[in-house]
Amino acid sequence: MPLRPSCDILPSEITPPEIYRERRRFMLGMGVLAASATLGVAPDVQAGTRLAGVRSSAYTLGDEKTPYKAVTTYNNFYEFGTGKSDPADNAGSLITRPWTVTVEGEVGKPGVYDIDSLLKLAPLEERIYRMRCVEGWSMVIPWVGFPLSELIRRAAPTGKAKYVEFVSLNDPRQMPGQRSGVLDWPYVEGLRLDEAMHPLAILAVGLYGEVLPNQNGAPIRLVVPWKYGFKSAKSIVRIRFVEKQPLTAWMRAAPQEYGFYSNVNPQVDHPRWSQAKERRIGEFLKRDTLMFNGYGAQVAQLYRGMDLQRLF
Ligand SMILES: Nc1nc2c(c(=O)[nH]1)N[C@H]1C(S)=C(S)[C@@H](COP(=O)(O)O)O[C@H]1N2
Ligand SMILES: [Mo]
Repeated sequence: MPLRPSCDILPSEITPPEIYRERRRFMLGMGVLAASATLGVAPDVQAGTRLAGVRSSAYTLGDEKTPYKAVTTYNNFYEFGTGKSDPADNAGSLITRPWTVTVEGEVGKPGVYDIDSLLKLAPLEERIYRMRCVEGWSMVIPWVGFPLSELIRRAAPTGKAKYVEFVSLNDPRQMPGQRSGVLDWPYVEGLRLDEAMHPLAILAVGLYGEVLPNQNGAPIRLVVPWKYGFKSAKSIVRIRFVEKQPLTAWMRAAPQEYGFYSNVNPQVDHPRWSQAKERRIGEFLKRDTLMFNGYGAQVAQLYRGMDLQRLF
């Protein structure tokens, strides 16, 4: 049962994580892993665990994949520090079980999803996507996930739902970077409802066939490949359907530099640097950045008639 009413709380949600983990270690020692599943205790799913039954998908590109090592050690995840190696160094303190994602707002079926039910919400697919950071670097990452539209359909948005807001975890005890004021926490992102429904937009739970490493946004993160990387919010705890355009963390921090749409666009420079080219991590020469990050054939119709200079 992927969807539960908000009022019905799982035992895993009310057990403090330390006790929950301790109890698990104890049970593993007793060799009762199989029995624990019937008691409603989540399986111990950690980074590096192979994800079963992942389908390859039609959206996979021919581009050479960025090596696993670079994908998992060169990251932006300011909740763990602003240096590229900070997330890999510090994200071990993030506790990803138990974990719930609250779906709320302008929907007919709000609910609290346990992460292990989200893993079974829809068939998991591999999607090899180009990712372009606004800073001027790019990677090709084999994500494992499912279309965001699958969750949206189940939530049954009302006629008032025009945008979807994504909220990352806010817990300075687990996220040392939140003890600094580099951004207003929690990290918030948003999409227009039709963008969120686009088949390329996915919720990722893994990469390279394995459970998502913490530094890449475990246990569940957004991936929107035609937009700059910062739209792809990590470690999501709340998905809210709203009538008005959400104020994202980056718009709040620097509205003249980061707009709501943030579509990859080589013709619209960041006020402090050009967006015309990019360095693919692992390559020497820069590449030309492509409109919509190369996904124009799939997504351009979402923006027909819009002034993309103004609505950047
Ligand atoms: N919660 C949260 N999500 C985030 C960020 C962040 O700092 N916090 N950084 C963003 C940026 S700038 C990029 S480029 C991508 C990087 O994702 P990756 O490290 O998995 O490649 O995550 C995005 N999602
Ligand atoms: Mo980024």
